[in-house]
Amino acid sequence: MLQTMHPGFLDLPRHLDGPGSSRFAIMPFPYDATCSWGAGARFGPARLLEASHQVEWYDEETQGEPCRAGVCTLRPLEPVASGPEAYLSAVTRQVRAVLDADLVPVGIGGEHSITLGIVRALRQELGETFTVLQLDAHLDLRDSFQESRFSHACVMKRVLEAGLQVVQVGVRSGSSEEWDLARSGATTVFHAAQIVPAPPQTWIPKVLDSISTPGIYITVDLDGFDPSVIPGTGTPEPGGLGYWQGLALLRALARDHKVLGFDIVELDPLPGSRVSEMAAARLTYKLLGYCLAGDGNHGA
Ligand SMILES: [Mn+2]
Repeated sequence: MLQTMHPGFLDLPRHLDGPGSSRFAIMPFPYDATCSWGAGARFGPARLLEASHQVEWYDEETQGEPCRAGVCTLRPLEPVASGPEAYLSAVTRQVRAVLDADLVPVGIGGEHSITLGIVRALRQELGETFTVLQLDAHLDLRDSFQESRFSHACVMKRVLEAGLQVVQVGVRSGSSEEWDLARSGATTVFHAAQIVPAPPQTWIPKVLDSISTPGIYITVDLDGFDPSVIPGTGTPEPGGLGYWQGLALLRALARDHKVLGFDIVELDPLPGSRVSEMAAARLTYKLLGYCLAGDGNHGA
């Protein structure tokens, strides 16, 4: 039984945000227990939802109102005191319920470790038939960090161990051990220094070519974008993707691949500014629209 909240994403009226008539389920994860530096991502989901009330329903690019497909918002999954593993298990259980209800899971964070909980649910349902596409400044391939294997700095290592292909875009920070693992071929990396200065048509096709499965899961760590676009993240790094570059990538991904779910994580709202949560809300809605626009290419 899915517990939804109202008002939720976009402040939709009840006929568009009921779980029985929705295509997407927004899942707020107000969690930042393992955050290494800026801990504030627990406030991200509420601020994103609040900002989403200012987002226009009409999308110029796809020339429609994607929200008419139905978007329900689940009640926030509150942190548990017994530790990261217990929380990730709760995330997995919730995503299983969302998949059972035939909804596309959309996680909003919250720290990046929640991605593992979502991916595990998809892995249980679908096996290793999909690829995880990560937009991020960081490799997140540490084996453990600050004595936890479930830190946000380890999330992609755990995803790899689940047997899934990982493609990492916009990366510009990692330890030597993380880079050794990435360069060994464990993941495919598109370094920010190579792609950010280049026209999208030169590198986006290469990202698409690197994905060998029809289905993908997209995890958007907002620090993959440049801090001038989204300054409010837990671990900002200079030199990230521009807004239009990021959208071009996401649009192409959803056009060529079936998006099984996605998350927007590491929003850490800044006091006195609404820029980051507005950008995060916009991105969430953009990606919903791209998923719907892609339906014609690979079935709903
Ligand atoms: Mn990151």
